[in-house]
Amino acid sequence: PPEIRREDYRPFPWMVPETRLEFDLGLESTRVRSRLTVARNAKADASPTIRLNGDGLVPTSVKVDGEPTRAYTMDGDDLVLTLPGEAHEIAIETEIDPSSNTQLMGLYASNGMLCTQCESEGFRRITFFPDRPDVLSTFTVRMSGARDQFPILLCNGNRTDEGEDGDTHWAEWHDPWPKPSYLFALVAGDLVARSDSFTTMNGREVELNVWVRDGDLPRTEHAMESLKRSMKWDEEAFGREYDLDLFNIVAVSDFNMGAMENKGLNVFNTKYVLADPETATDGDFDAVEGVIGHEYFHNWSGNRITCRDFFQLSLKEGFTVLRDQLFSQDMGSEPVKRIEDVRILRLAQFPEDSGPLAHPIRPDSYREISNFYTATVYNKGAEVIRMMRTMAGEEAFRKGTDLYFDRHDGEAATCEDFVRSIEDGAGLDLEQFRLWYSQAGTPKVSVELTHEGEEAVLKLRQTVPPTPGQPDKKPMPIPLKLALFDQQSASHSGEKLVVLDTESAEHRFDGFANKPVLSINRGFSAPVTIDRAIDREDLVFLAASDNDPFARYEAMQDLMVRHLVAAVGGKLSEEERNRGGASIAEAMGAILADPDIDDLMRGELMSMPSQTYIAEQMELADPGLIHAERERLKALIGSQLSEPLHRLYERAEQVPFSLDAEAKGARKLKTMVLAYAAASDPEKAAELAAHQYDRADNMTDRQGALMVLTGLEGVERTNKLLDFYNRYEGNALVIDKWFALQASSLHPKVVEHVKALADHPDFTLRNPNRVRSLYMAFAGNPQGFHAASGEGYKMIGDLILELDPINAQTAARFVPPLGRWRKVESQRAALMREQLERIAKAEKLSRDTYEQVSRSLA
Ligand code: B3K
Ligand code: ZN
Repeated sequence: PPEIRREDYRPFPWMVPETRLEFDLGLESTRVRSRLTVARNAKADASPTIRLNGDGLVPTSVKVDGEPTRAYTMDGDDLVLTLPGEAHEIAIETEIDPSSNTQLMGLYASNGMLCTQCESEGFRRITFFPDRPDVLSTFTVRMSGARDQFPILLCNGNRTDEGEDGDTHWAEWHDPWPKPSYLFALVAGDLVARSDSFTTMNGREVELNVWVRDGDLPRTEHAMESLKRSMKWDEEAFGREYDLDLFNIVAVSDFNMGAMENKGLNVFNTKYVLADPETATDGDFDAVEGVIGHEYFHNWSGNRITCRDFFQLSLKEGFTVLRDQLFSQDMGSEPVKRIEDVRILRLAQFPEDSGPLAHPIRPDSYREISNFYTATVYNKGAEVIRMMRTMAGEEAFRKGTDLYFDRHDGEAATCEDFVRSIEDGAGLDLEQFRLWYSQAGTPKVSVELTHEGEEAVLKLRQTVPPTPGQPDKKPMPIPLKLALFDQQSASHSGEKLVVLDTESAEHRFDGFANKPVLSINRGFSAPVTIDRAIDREDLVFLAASDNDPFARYEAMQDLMVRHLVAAVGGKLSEEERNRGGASIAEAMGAILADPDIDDLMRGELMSMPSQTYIAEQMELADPGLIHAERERLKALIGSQLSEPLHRLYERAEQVPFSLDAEAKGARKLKTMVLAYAAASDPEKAAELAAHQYDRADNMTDRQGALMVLTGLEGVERTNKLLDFYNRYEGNALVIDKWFALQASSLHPKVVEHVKALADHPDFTLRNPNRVRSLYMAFAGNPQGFHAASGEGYKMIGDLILELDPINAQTAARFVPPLGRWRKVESQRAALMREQLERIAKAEKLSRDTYEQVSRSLA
């Protein structure tokens, strides 16, 4: 497959001002008739031909200006027509079979209903079209089908007409806003809606619907409330008003990702719509709110202003992730949300940035764009825009985004357009800052603080590591929020923002009789790793006393990471290991006892760094050793703090169920305590967990208890797993949890368990949620995936090969875990490589998997 390069972008020679589509819907056969009005694009080089993309389509009829023609050629899958004049009408008919569409791109069948997924290049699986985001068209759609099979017919925009014709019925929809084909959507099926309305800031009434399967209606309240909160928030925080009379959300159970922002008709994975306390955890509730917000916010950052080409993906995704993060921060706990987002970045993006698949947030080339919906484009993209906001200040940043929305409304824009709008609107100079768009790799900042006389001297030095195709890097502007603490009073004289924009720099701060304690990268002001020369005692001080919650969290993480890295590296004697662990437990003890923090935050401060994050700090990781040391520290903390932990548990147990922060915090603590107990006193933990499971009146407590039990040996494990399955049989999202809990468990026999689960009658490769619940959970479980025998790698290799012909997009997502072989000790590395090579040799590989495997081996 060819490599597509950003620098090769050329505007499309034709415009398509209007598109009319007619669908005769059927699960096995759907006929599509399209009529496109096309006109030469004066802003592009003229071309006598027009290329209409197709993917596996056969045209049954082609007409130009009403006349049947054979004057077209097929170039690969594309249909190329020669057009003599300035403007024409092209009419094409195709026939497709949604029921055989296992890729879940284009028009497909899910549970008897029909739905679409077009981003990035799915529309070309429906009809021939210039399937690129810079071709904007107004769509008018007529859909007809059997009334009993498809009682509900939905499309983008507003419904303009409907009617019946015997057993079939039809509806006509019109979307007044010009859009690229990737934002097209259609849904037909037997659905019911929770309906509501929202009055916009200018008094316009919008009808809102959340469409689901009949029995799921009771689980849609949270989604609807989240939608209304999103609409209100976008008006207040960004001045954005909704622009149609109708907003529809549809939940489907077979879906490749989380959700899709199609204009006026968002299609969602059921996982991000359905939630009630009985079946969804607190984390699920938060995720529903976040994704509903995200897709809604795309209406402006993505739909009203779309991308010129998919290299600009971060223009809409990075910005929209930032918007959904800020929204969730405002709806719940700001510091806890910030910590969660940093944790995700470190878990998913840092490894990407340090591995063979590293790419800038605005990539330079790709073979398959689906592979670039990454944590780098999304999450690092959000961090990059957040840095602009930090440097500009909230008010000036808002002026920048106002200017951006104003200047580019209705356009297909670029990242450069965004940066320039922020520059002009916020009054910032972002010349050098643009490097964040072009350079990959996580910068590392070395920090040293010395004290001379009355002066504190801060020395900063940055390095940006080489990444594939980018051996040499330039220094980037890195905004670091910092504060200097006086030990005695535990206070500082004000937070400062220092922008490190050279390789190294020195800053002097006056008026310190004693050496202050440095708190740096507060709030995680820059997505970098900090390598600080700081005493252990100072970290303990910051963990206990920093008034920036993120910095406290970071100090705790640092304490643990340092200890674990030294222990894994064999640098600590038995006694040093125990002493180090004991002092970490002591610092955590202070956190347990601190009356000034809420329990949600306490839970964050008590979390241990993930195995992945610890591995990232090492040249070559030995997953087995890291796991062992991490469990050992957990056990040590659990036993040393056993009494206060159990007191905490008893207090939390008294808090009755509700969705407020206090009750959520209590639930978080309970499962946290169980996890520490499981490492230090497994018998007691099993007893407590079984008790928690039995008396749970919500999924958070029940899942937390089962998670702990699943990692332990004993009858309660078997009993509760069985009970859970029987209790929720038939509820796909909860059965997904049942698979995921077992695949991510700490149980030493996890490999065997996962093998058996793959043969469970409820397991299927056809449903992405089910595949992810078993295998993504497993690939993220070092115990199983990194089993020294290599069995874990082989299981993922087998999965990729079997899934690739069924669902290439999902299959390719399993390659990156194997691609990290360079960072793993040599024996396992060889076994990981072996699987990649085996996949590379397969006779027929999708573009998706081929690209990921070849980059991983390069
Ligand atoms: N824009 C979609 C993602 C589409 C992925 C296509 N492979 C969802 C989102 O980011 O909101
Ligand atoms: Zn998005």
